[in-house]
Amino acid sequence: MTEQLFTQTAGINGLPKVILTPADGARAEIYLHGAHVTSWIPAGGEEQLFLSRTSEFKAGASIRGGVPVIFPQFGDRGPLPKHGFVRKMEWTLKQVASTPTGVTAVLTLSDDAAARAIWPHPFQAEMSIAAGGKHLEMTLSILNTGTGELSFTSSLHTYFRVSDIQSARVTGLGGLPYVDAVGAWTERVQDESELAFQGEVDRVYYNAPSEVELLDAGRRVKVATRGFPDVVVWNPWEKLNSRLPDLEPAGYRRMVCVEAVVTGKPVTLQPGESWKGSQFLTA
Ligand code: TA6
Repeated sequence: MTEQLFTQTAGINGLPKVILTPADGARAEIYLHGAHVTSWIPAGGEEQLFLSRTSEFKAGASIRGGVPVIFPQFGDRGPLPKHGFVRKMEWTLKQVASTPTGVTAVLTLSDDAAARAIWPHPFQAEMSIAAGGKHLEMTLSILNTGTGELSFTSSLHTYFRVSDIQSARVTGLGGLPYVDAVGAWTERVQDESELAFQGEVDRVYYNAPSEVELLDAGRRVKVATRGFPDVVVWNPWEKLNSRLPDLEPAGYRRMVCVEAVVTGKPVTLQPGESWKGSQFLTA
């Protein structure tokens, strides 16, 4: 009997989602709304991603938790809505296929009239999400389908579940310069070899190493990237948490974002050119 590798079903508020179920027992859930991964359980393991219980799941809103896909503007330093608009758009499931290492779903999105009204740059986006064994691989591809130059910043804004933020650590960033978005974009250097959390953290490490690790209560998640040169680490802590109704009360204690980002130097594509950025998670 062939195993069922995926299911298409209705998720929260009826929004369509795909559940990848490779034969080795790994599992991933993806909402077509935002091409948003909301759950990832490696084979023989437990949930690795944080998803807020008070997240909105509706047209025009972005899901709080999982892996928001950020394009064409990272953050709020630009003319577009914060973190761009594709996280709030309905993507199309193009295919789900079995690969030697698991199951891969491919979702696509093109600019529509609403997108062109605020950002007049035709594009085609593709998100490929592969789950299998201890791995989750996510690749965002952007193709410039227009006749002019296209320039963007982007991120896979991954929310990891942690058992307790006070004991979570991020390794691999020791000794590196970063910009402190909590402290008025001041440039600082991280003295500690491991980043720990005792308050709000919102740091941009430009040209960061392509591999960092999240440590949490005996658990270790490797976060590797390709094509995304920058890393952002974010935890809103108590005060900002209380201003974000879609982040469940005290949710900051159970999450940390370690994000694959391109923001320091925007990507520029000539007509017909494409770009790819990946985040590889191993638990
Ligand atoms: O990536 C970190 C960050 O830009 C923070 O500044 C923080 O505001 C966060 O993203 C969440 O943004 P959102 O628009 O999803 O509330």
